[in-house]
Amino acid sequence: MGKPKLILVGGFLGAGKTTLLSVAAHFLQSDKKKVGLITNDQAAGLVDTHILEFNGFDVEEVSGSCFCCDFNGFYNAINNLISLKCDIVLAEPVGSCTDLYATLVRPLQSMYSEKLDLAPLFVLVDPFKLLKIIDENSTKEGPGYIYLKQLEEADHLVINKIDLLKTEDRAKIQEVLDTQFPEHPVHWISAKTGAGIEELAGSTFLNSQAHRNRIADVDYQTYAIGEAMMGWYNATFMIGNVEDKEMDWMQFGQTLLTVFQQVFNYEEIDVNHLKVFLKSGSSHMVGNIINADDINVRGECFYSKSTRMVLNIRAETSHVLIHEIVQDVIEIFENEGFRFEVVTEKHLTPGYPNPTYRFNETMT
Ligand SMILES: Nc1nc2c(ncn2[C@@H]2O[C@H](COP(=O)(O)OP(=O)(O)O)[C@@H](O)[C@H]2O)c(=O)[nH]1
Ligand SMILES: [Mg+2]
Repeated sequence: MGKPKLILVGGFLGAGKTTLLSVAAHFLQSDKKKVGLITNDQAAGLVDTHILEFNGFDVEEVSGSCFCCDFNGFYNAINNLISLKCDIVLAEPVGSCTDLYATLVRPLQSMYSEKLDLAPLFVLVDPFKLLKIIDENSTKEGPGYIYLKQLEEADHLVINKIDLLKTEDRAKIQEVLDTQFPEHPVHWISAKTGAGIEELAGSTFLNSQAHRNRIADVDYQTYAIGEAMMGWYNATFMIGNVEDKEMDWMQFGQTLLTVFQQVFNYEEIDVNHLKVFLKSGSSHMVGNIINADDINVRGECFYSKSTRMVLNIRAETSHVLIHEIVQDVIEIFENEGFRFEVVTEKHLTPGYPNPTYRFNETMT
């Protein structure tokens, strides 16, 4: 057996990284490869981890810090999957992180190239977010700055969600790519429908070797301010109801997402991602807010007296306000007879990025 392959798929919150990792892992496993996955977040209790585990994959979660600021935790997670005999490790760095070349790719190349076959850095792009950021000309500061740096440092850009792209949108994106990223190889996929996955996962992920080795010129002050404009909220609840009745939790999840969407719209807060995972026994539902108008739910209708719910919110506002909004929404449901018991709860603003390693152009 050759060296295990490590494939990093970066990209902003909501780009579709977890969805891509899941379909790519299915595809690679059907090709007799053993695949392990690594998720990452600033706080524990990730919906992404629950979804991937529910799909039957070996998953490691690095939480409490990004991969860059906990390089050793990241490396331990890789090793744990290698010890489970994984041939391929797919890893998703937290979506608010950039400077991955200096903090992950180059240190891994320098220290572990004999042990690991490191694929080029893939960055997944939500095309609508890209158009919004370009239209608003918001790449000089705030989250838009992080977004731009993520794209600049990519070895390969992967444009996702092409199932939603109209011909004119695609032309606009092509123009942005031609003018701003003319040297990047570009792949067009839909992680949802599977379009382009065979080529990306079966060929490009496995066979591309070339690293552009271009460290982005990231100003950490601007990066830190951009990250600090986003609030984080992760919690796990047990939910039941005063009458101890069997409840329809799919219906509950849909209503909960709709209420959250209305409140965030009313408050004019940009939600980067809001996900819920509800589980009782072997039944589950997953849902998320896609944008100001749409929500997405998957899973099955299930009925039980209580359910466990994992809730993750990333939004462009203070974490204190997100926490208050969650409390207000819970109160609405408690007035309808639901009972919430908090199992874990954490809300925060990402701290100043302090990577374990930060290589410059001349370090090897
Ligand atoms: N229409 C469409 N939606 C997608 C696609 N890929 C992901 N999504 C949706 O985008 C949202 C964010 O996906 P997720 O994988 O959680 O993104 P992450 O934050 O980058 O890990 C979810 O609602 C996904 O169902 C796609 O190719 N097409
Ligand atoms: Mg994810």
